[in-house]
Amino acid sequence: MNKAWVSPSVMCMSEWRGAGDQLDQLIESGVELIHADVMDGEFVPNMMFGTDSIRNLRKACPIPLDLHMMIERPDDKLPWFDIQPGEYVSIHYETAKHLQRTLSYIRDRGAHPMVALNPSTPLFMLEDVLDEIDGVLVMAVNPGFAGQKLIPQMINKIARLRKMLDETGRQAMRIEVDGNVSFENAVKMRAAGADIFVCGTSSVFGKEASIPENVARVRECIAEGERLALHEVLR
Ligand code: S6P
Ligand code: MG
Repeated sequence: MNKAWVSPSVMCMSEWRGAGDQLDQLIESGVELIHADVMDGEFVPNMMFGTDSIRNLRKACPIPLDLHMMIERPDDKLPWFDIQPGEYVSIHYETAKHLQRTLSYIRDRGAHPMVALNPSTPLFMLEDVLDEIDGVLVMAVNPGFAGQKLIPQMINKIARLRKMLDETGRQAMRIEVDGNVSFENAVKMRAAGADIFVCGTSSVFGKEASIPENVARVRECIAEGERLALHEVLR
């Protein structure tokens, strides 16, 4: 089992005043990645984080960015983002006409290529790109907005993907899950085999406790998931 990583989603920062302080708290809490959503208003009905915002975020972050590209025509737009070595970059399967080419572009920059799947996109679409990627981002909600509810079948999808990866000798390949990673859902997602957790309004940025307390709690939930058998969460 890969070590679990926490990747807080910066679009969910509760307010922009004190944003630097929130970022510092995340880094001090030991999160492994910072998740930044890039939305172009075409693939998803929302717009978010342009090139300058990503460049400035990168300067403020001593840890790698986890870029979730929700953009049509990624081959045209990726070069605008000046991808850096060590970053994780997820491309939606549904957006790329020449996926291998896009993934090679990311790899050539020393970054980690990943493929993101919408909830309705079947896992078999990955079959011919598995050798080109370091991980798969499973969307647990339809992309575009924070604060949505988990599509329950996605727990089963994570479990099927973990099985498919393990059976083909790809145990080290990462499964990232994004969307309603609440404390409760993180338990199930970990038991199913996820190892990167995108944490937003439903956990790390929840109002009931501080950021460090929420990060610690999500890690406890992940550890709880490690102790559960798969059948206990697939009921
Ligand atoms: C949504 C985006 C996500 C959200 C995150 C929000 O399209 O890709 O990364 O920021 O899922 O988290 P939550 O806990 O509000 O669902
Ligand atoms: Mg995202």
